[in-house]
Amino acid sequence: MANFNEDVSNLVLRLYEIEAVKFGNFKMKIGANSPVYFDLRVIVSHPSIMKKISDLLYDFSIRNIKCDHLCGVPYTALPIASIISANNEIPMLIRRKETKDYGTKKLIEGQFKEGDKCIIIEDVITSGSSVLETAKDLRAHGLEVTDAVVLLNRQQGGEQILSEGNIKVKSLFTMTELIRILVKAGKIEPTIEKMVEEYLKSSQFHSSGILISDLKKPNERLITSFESRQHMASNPVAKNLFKLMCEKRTNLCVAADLTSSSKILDLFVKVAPYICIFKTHIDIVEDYTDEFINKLTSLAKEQNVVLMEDRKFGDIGNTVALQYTSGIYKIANWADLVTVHASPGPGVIKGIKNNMANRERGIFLVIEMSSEGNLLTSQYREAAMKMVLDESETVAGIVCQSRDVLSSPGIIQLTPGVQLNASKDGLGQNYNSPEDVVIKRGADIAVVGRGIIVSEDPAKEAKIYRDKLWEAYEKRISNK
Ligand code: 5BU
Repeated sequence: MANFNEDVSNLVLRLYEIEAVKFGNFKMKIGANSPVYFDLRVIVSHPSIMKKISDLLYDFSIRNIKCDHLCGVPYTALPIASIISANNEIPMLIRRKETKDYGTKKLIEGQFKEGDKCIIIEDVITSGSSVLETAKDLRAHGLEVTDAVVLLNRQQGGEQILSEGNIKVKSLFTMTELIRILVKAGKIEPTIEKMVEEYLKSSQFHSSGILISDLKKPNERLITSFESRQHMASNPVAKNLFKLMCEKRTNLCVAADLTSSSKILDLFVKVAPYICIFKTHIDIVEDYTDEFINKLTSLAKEQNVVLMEDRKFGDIGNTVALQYTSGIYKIANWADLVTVHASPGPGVIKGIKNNMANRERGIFLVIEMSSEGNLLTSQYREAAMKMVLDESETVAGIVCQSRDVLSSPGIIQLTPGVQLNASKDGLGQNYNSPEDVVIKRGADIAVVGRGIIVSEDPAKEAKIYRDKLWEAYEKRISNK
C-alpha cells in the first residue's frame, strides 16, 4: 500500500510537470470558472507516464475484476487501454464515436460474444456521461458492463450517476487527493485546496447531465409568463398564440392523427375549448376536400385555435416552396403553422418564407425528435438553433425535447411524446408525463395525440391534459 501511494504521488507530480494539470482561472464550457484544468491528452508524448498509468490501473483494480475485454473511451483512454491489453493479454474492444457519420460501419470493433464482460477505461470522469454512453452501446450489443476504471475522478457527481446506471467506478485518485499531493509537495498554494472545494460544491451534475446549479436556475424563457412573452415574439402567429394561450388558459396541442375528415372535424369540436393548437398530418386523410379544410379553418377561427400542419418539410427550398403552395392540399392557404426539418439548411426556411404571401404564418423547426434512436445529434441541434435565431420573424418556435436548448422568450418550444399512461408505443415513440415535459423538458406547448384521440371521451381527456399542463406551466413560472 505504501508503495502504491508513493507511486500515485509520483504520478501526480509527473502530470503536474508535463502540464497535464494546470491551475488558474479557466473558463469551462458549462458552469462556473474552474481553478484547475486537466489536459491528459498530452500524456501520449510521454511514454513512461503512459506505461506507469497503465501499470497502476491494472495493478490497483483491473487485475481483481473478472473480465473478457477492455474498452477505452476515445481518445485519451484508448492508448492506455491498448497498453493494458497488450501487457496483460486481455482482448480489447473499440467503440466508435462517430458511427452516425459512417452509416454502415460497425459500432463496436473487435470480436466478442453475448454475455462477455467488458471493463470500461476512462481518463477523467466528470458527469460520467461518456462512460454511460459507452456502456449503453456495449450493453446494446449483449456485453455485460459493471465496472469502469478511471485515472481521475473529478468528484462532480459522475460516480453517483454511474452507480445509478449500475456501473461501479474505481479511480486511481480523486481531485481532492490530487490537490493534497501537490500541496504537500509544495507545488501549489494551500489556498487552492479551498478554491477547489468551493468549485466542486457549485459544479455537481444531476443525472440528466445538467449542472444542479443550472437546474435550480431556469433560463429566462422558462420563468417568463406567456403574457409577457407575447410582447417579445417577432413572429405574428407566435404573438397570437401566446395571447390565446393566456385567454383560454391552455398550452395543449392535440395531434389529430385520424384518416377521415368527418372524424377530424368531430374531434376538433370536442377538444377545441381546451387546446391552443390543432395539429394535422393532412396527407393521411383519405377523403380530403377543399370543403373539409374550409370547414376546419372556419371552426378554428371561431374557437380561437391555431392550425399546424406537421408536414416536416425537408427538401431544397424550391421543392419545399411547391410542396407548401401547390398540389392537392395547398398547405400555405390554410395552415397557420408548419413544421420543417433543419437538415436541408436555411434554404428550406426561405422556400416557405417567400410563399407566406403577406399572410400571418410561421414555422416550427424540428430540433430534436421524441423517437428512439433518432439521428439528431447535439451538433445538429446547435446548427439548427442558429437557423432559428437568424430567422426569428419567420420561425415561431422549435420542436424539441430538452429544456435548455432554447432561452429566447419570444420563441415557443413545442414538445411531442406526451401521455399519462404509457412510456412507449412499440414503434419507437417515447412518452413523458405532462408535468415532466413542461418542467424537466421545458415544453411551452405539449403535443398529445393518442393519449386523447383514441379515448372514449376525447373532450374529457383533453380537459385532464389541459389542466395538468397548465398547472405545470404555472408551477414553472413561479419557479418553485
Ligand atoms: P402521439 O399519438 O401522442 O404519439 O402523437 C404524437 C404526434 O407528434 C404525432 O403526430 C407525431 O407525428 C408528432 N411528433 C412526434 O411524436 N415526435 C416528434 O419528434 C415530432 C413529431 Br417532430
